[in-house]
Amino acid sequence: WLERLSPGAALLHRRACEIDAVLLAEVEAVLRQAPPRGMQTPGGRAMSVATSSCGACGWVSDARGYRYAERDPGSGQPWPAMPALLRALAEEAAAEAGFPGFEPDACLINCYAPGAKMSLHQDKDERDFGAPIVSVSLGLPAIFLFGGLSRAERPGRVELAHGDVLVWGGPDRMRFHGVLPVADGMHPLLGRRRINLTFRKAR
Ligand code: MD5
Ligand code: FE
Repeated sequence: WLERLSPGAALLHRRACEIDAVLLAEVEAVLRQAPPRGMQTPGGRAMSVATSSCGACGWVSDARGYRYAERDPGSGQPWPAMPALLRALAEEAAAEAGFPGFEPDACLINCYAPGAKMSLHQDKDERDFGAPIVSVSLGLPAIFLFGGLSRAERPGRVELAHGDVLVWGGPDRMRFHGVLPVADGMHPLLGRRRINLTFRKAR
């Protein structure tokens, strides 16, 4: 069911559950070609989340800063193509939330082991803030922090469960957001992991 969190933000509860096994197979195929890696913030701090990407471009972070790049810095090869079912899910979810015509060119894959977290930040490395971002959560649950347009605003909390799909667009696209440390547990399909996919129009 669709829960509107705000005019431009919708949580499609359990939207991906029915196709979780095939989605995961697509994700695992990408991760074999482009293994997830710990990234560094421009300040030199290690991120606890390991990331990979698929699509025409992928997100990378190192001492030079955050950016989208056409190749995986780990292998020097282009990122794996965005798998068809993943892409279709992102496009359909965007349309259901009120953003028809979404054409993602990048899918960032965030892999969380127990204890991994993401600090409060904005997603502003994309060229076109008019396109929404679609986020798909798989595996262990996590508490998502959804803040305001300034860092000072106290963030709200939503639990993201396996299969939940979130769409952020319009006035909500630039909210500060983050993820609290993932609690240890065992998911029947993913084991001791949370994987979050974010579909973006980067270019
Ligand atoms: C995650 N990933 O669970 C989150 C889900 C990231 C990231 O934050 O940058 O990889 S994406 C949630 C999101 C995206 C864009 C805008 C907003 C939230 N928002 O306005 O709250 O690994
Ligand atoms: Fe983000």
